[in-house]
Amino acid sequence: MQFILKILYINMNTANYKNKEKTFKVLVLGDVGTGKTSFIRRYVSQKFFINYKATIGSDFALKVIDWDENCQIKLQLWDIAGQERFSSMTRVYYRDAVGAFVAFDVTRAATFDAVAKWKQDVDTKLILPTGLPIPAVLLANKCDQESIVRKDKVNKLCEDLGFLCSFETSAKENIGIDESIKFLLTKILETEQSVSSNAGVGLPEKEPPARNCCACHYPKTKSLMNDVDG
Ligand SMILES: Nc1nc2c(ncn2[C@@H]2O[C@H](COP(=O)(O)OP(=O)(O)OP(=O)(O)O)[C@@H](O)[C@H]2O)c(=O)[nH]1
Ligand SMILES: [Mg+2]
Repeated sequence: MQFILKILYINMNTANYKNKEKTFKVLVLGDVGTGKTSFIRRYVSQKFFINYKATIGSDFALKVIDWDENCQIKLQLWDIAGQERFSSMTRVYYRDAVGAFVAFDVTRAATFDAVAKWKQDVDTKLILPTGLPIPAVLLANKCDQESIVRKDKVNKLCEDLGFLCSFETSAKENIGIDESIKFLLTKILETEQSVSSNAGVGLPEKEPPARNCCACHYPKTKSLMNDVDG
């Protein structure tokens, strides 16, 4: 009897744990050379390469995160090429994504100007059952270098385009990477909860962008991020 009870207990525990396994597809978008591949590579394998090699079409990396004692997240990071010639493919790449990063390079104003195009592209092609856009975060990448884009302009764009937040990041110096990903995952989990609990009725209309949230809200949490092969 005790033996049967023990098996039942183990099965229940396993089932419980499996219920909390989640797979999230997250897009990483932005113009050519803004550092999308470097951002993903830094996060998944803690590596950085100074040489540039353009992404062709799209690429993909996986990281398994022990989010808390009940929940494991399989995070698929989709690295979408910035080159214009691949833009006709984005609808296919975007399918089933639940969150997005849009990156610009703080040393090149043209990449900042292109953010609106990327955000609008994803907003028109992906809509939640609530009718709202998927959670998105703006990345001011290469912050190890001098920025030519003023912070107030970044904040205004963030608000105007409906980003949840912006983060200053450096794939080179490993700044803001874990923090921005943890922030977006938190928002994806919240969104998922509201959508499934009441078809989105509880979802905030439009979350006000958290100002000055770059990195400082989220202390480094490397222990949360258990590396697997990407
Ligand atoms: N200084 C500095 N250089 C960076 C950073 N991130 C990326 N780079 C460099 O910027 C160049 C472009 O980086 P990628 O990650 O390949 O850019 P991408 O956005 O994937 O480019 P596409 O694949 O063409 O869309 C490379 O030479 C990187 O080494 C950063 O945070 N700081
Ligand atoms: Mg790339």
